[in-house]
Amino acid sequence: MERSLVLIKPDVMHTGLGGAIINRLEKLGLKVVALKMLRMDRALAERHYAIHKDKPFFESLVNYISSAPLIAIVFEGEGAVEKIRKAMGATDPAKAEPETIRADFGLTIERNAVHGSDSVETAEKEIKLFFAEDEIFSEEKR
Ligand code: IDP
Ligand code: MG
Repeated sequence: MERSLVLIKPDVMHTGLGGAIINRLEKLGLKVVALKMLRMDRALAERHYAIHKDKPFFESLVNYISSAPLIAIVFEGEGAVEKIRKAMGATDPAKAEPETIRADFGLTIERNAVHGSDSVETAEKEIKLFFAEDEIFSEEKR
């Protein structure tokens, strides 16, 4: 079954709206199969965002994502990656389609409320950074 990694980013944790975002994603018919609260350290942040290491915003992004605790979730379901990307909206909340999570909860292009894996392959790699296999309660294991 398809999986995606979602991060409820620190800006949402400050405003106490994490539950509302989880609820929206559950309403897409996707299941929470793993969930934890953690504070990403620098090393994890740099690995998770390694693809952006040469971008001008990398340093600021790593500082931000490791600045406070966040919630990491594995969602499972048919088309999970695409469904979540669509529900999130564009990276910049100012350009995100109306009623998307980033349009409704994002503050800036950096503090944009959520992360969602951009492909099935990326999802598998990202999930391994945050969860051991025995922490993931896939439907077929229940
Ligand atoms: P995505 O999260 O929509 O896949 P990416 O381009 O992969 O967007 O960027 C990863 C994260 O880096 C974004 O979610 C956002 O937090 C941050 N970011 C992206 N572009 C910028 C920028 O131009 N300035 C500051 N932060 C950015
Ligand atoms: Mg991306």
